[in-house]
Amino acid sequence: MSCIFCRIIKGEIPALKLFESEKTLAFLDIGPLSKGHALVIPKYHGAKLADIPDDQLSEILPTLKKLVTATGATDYNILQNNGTIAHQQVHHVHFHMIPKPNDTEGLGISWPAT
Ligand code: D5M
Repeated sequence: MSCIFCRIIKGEIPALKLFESEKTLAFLDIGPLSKGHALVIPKYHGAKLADIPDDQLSEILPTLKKLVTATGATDYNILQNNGTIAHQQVHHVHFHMIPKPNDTEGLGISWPAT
């Protein structure tokens, strides 16, 4: 098993998990672009979005929304890269949730989200 995200799902390597269900896992990004930068993945392994069956994607957007609500972020990016040319580094589908705090208002994040 060489996929790093499959290994996180199996608990073989550590990650700060924020939300988990039968089909979906959310955890903190190891190299955050901002405080609270998190990833949401389908547990089904596929490299690109088109490789994932529809039913395995059904909880992704609600989970991203849950993370946004939990951070209290008012400004944020949702990002999903497909393929090396598109700067995908980990070839297991993942969605970034990247909060964009402004200078005057820090994010009062308290993980794990409940
Ligand atoms: O982004 C891949 C993302 O995956 C990148 O932001 C780092 C993150 N990453 C890589 N390994 C780990 C582990 N072990 N834990 C948490 N986060 C990780 P991409 O869209 O493919 O460029």
